[in-house]
Amino acid sequence: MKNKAVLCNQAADLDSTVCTILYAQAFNAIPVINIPRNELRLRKEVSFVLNQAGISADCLHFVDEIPLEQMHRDGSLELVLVDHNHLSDSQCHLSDAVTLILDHHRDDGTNAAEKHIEAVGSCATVVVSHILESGMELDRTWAYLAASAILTDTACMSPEAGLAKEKDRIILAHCLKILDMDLAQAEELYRKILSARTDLKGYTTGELLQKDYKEISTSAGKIGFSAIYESLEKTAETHPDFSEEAATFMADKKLAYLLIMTFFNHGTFQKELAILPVSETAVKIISFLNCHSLDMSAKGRIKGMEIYRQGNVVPSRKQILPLVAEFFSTVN
Ligand SMILES: [Mn+2]
Repeated sequence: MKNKAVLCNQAADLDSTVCTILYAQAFNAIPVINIPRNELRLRKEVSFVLNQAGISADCLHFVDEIPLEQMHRDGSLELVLVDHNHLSDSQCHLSDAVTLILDHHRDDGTNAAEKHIEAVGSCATVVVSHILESGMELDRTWAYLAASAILTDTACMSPEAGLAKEKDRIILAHCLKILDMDLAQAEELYRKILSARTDLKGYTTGELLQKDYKEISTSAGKIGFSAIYESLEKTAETHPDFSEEAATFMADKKLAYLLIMTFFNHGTFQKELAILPVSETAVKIISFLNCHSLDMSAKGRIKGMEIYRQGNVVPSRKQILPLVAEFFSTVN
């Protein structure tokens, strides 16, 4: 008897969480949110959307609660990956249990019997397409979850952010029709999700850095990537201990480098990048990114961190993370 589980990526952002719930409910799988349960409170936008959709966190399983490894050893695990296509180092021993991948990141070549990887703005677009192609229709709850994720990951379909693809548009329109929601109402929903996401009140610096965190292993050591939805200047104002705590965060995770990316809207969409520690390598990473049209320019120092403005605001972490991995594979 196989147990089918669906696993999201380790950032467990809104898109990832929504994809996990949609797939689990549509195809009768165990939804596994890839963070410990106590980290859900760091994702206020996820809690907001789940509340609005009437889904209790009690119905979800978190990675610290499901014995995936044990199930795999028993030969009973069938694993579906949503919103990522490559298991992290700590989970890669589960690779041969993967049967299906639904994703929108660059294909890292994990084997699976079935793969649907499309370069769209939101993975929810891919999951909803898969549900519709399987002959099912969305109910209002699913439509609400999917619309929330698509609006969020495409910055409300903003042409300026350049994240939305035609398929996102089609699937979002389908969801809004089911919800009987017009564009103004969709924008209102987006604003509410955004204000939940950018509400940094009550977070310690360590929690801010952990909130939407990914890491990779390179020959130069572990590289961490944190995303913050506010400028570093504003964040440093509300978190005077930012630099010291970031150093502690790096030490706890044994990181060689930490890249902090920010994404915020102060009238216009802006992005920044800081690489800790300040080093020659950090400068080389910036040059390398500039060879790939990121258009990074020094913006000044805040609390000893060198901040770069990302002139080309289109590339997201999805594109930048593989570039940084490529940088370290070429220098060593
Ligand atoms: Mn995603």
